[in-house]
Amino acid sequence: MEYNFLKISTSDAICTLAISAPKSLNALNSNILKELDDFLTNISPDIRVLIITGDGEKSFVAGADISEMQNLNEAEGFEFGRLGAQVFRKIEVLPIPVIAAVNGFALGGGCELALSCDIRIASNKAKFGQPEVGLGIIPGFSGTYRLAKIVGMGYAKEMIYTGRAIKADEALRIGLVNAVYEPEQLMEEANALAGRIVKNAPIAVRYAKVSINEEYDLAADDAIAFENKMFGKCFASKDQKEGMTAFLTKREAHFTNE
Ligand code: CO8
Repeated sequence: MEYNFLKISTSDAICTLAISAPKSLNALNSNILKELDDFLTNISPDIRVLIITGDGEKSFVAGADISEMQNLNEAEGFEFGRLGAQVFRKIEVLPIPVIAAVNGFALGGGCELALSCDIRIASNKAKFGQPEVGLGIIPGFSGTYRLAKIVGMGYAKEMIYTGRAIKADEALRIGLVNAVYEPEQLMEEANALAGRIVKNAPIAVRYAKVSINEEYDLAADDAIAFENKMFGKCFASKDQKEGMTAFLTKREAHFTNE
């Protein structure tokens, strides 16, 4: 599929995907969502970390496209929400870590896109918010589900009921982002973070992501049993032998993803 709204570059197993719809501050329309869906479905197994950002200096993603949503009926609204939610779920369960490098406005569906990523870092120019109720809708790309998981019920409800946008420093304070940088440092820091992940055993990183995601919603005994199973599976990998042998023989590990 040819991408008209995604700018993609890959280097050292780190893929950077910039959403690019400059006329609408990278607002997500159904064409962009379909391109994202196609990209996530066909992502190369050689990629070990995905970084998602927004093209240009002003916006990460300014929400779902309001002009496309304006005249939808109930069934069409349901379908649009389903498409976005399905794409964001693909990000959440992608078998590699996904970093959101939030370079500007992350509003509505843009904030929800960041929430579906594993880790969020931001420029000090970033702004986060869920302004949907001011438009007569609710966060419909799984924001009512994920925001509370990340910042807690109290902040999530305040942000969603008021629609108030928050700046990067407040996002950092409430745990919505892990770090805030000067705008010109953001992508360098995103790549450095990705690079630290890429150095590790890919299978172990993958199992760690699956474990954290799956266990979150389970009862304690089930969660611990799930981790136990995944921990055992690590010992079926060559990389476990390589990692431990490298440590014990005081050399650098060379992981082969086997
Ligand atoms: N959709 C469509 N167009 C947009 C959007 C958007 N979300 N955001 C910005 N644009 C367009 C503007 O209309 C404008 O177009 P034009 O130049 O043709 O007038 C252009 O981008 C530039 O925007 P502004 O002139 O407004 O730029 P400012 O710097 O003055 O303001 C803001 C920037 C603050 C980001 C402002 O554009 C804004 O408030 N945008 C809307 C933000 C918003 O409300 N986002 C939430 C949308 S709803 C949503 O995301 C729901 C997700 C769940 C969907 C569930 C489906 C059922």
